[in-house]
Amino acid sequence: MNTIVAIASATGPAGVAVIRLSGPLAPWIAEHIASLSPKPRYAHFAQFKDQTGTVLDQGLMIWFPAPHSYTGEDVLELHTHGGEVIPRQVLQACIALGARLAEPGEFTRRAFSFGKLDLAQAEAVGDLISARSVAAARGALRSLNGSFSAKVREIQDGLTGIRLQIEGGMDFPEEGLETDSLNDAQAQLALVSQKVKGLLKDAERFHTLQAGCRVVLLGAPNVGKSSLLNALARDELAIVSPIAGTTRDTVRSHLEIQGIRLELIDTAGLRDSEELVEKMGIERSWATAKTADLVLILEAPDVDKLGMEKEYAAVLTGIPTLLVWTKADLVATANRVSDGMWVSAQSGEGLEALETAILDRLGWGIHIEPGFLPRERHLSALRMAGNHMQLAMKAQQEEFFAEELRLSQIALNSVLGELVSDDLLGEIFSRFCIGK
Ligand SMILES: Nc1nc2c(ncn2[C@@H]2O[C@H](COP(=O)(O)OP(=O)(O)OP(=O)(O)O)[C@@H](O)[C@H]2O)c(=O)[nH]1
Ligand SMILES: [Mg+2]
Repeated sequence: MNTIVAIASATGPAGVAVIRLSGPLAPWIAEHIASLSPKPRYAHFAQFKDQTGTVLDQGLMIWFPAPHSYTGEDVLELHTHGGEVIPRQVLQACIALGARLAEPGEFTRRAFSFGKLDLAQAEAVGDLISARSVAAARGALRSLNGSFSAKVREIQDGLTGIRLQIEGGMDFPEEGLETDSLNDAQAQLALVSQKVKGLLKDAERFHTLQAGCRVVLLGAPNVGKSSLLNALARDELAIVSPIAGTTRDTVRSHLEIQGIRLELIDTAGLRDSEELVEKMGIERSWATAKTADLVLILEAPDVDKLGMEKEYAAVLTGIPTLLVWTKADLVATANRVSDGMWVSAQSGEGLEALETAILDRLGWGIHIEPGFLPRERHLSALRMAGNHMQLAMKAQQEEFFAEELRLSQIALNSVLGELVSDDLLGEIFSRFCIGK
């Protein structure tokens, strides 16, 4: 049987369950639906009966005839009461009548095969569901609406235009002017390649939205790292004490600042120590800081180890850092040796400004508008497309130029799922939940 059934939406004990049937419907279901003559995309009140005619539940039925449905095929949605028993019974009745359970992501995969969505859009469905921050969800929704795909298509079109021109010329070599047309095509390609670079830059930035940015707190013992972690996380996660060397391990917290997901990590205070466990903790502090998107270097007015910022930053080459003065409540504004960023975990002073500064330093200003939400797969495809364009620009002969353009196009096509392998599709859709 080709019919597919799945419980689509999450159900709570008091909620509504949606059972969605899609695919070529078994003839009896098709006949039955025809006899009911439902109005397309209209909520009909319905009784759900099993094969013996026993009423299992009553609810709503919505009929989406092809092609105006999620998958592009006929879709029938049954909205039943939620809970443990009813949806299972209705589902079992559908299976007894010839349906089968959908595989994870099968509905979206069908939508992709029927051309309702390209692959980047289909992936956005999964990313929207698994979004872990408001900004990531907004980006995923834009990807689903095709904003990323449109940018990729624009590049593809540019490339296709150049290929048509150069490959057309290669078929009629007697017309000559080979070098001229190659130079001309390379000049055009330079413009397309700029677009790839721009898109890749945005993509790299937006990509961090899903994974979250890693922010590490670093500094001497007692500067108030754990206190700041607790204050920003609004939770007592790490132990705080006046004893230097309290924190021995890394303590992680996930938080969201203005819709952006951050992983904030507290570390062991840095100092020369001969104590085995503390030494291991300090090694861990450095190792963690070296994987950060941003390191907050903390200094406190009551801790004499000042001016370490340059020393730390030298070890963390290439990693953005931000100097933060803690315990602002201990020093009156007029007496502050530095007019840098001052915060107090105790009074709350400067915490909001610090949050904004963190986002700024990470490249997310006040107006966070992710245009799309790319996956790692998209980034590597764009990089590959860009690399082949670079090689094409150096080509001395039209044949090499054309070949590099072809390879570049294959990389771009893979983003949208044109001519990609079944293995890749299987891997992408298997990560979806059942019902999507
Ligand atoms: N007055 C004041 N004291 C603070 C503030 N933040 C932390 N402290 C105190 O400073 C001491 C050290 O704080 P912690 O947060 O444990 O410092 P730490 O940097 O995590 O120290 P280690 O884990 O040992 O590396 C504690 O006694 C805190 O109460 C603050 O904003 N104001
Ligand atoms: Mg600590």
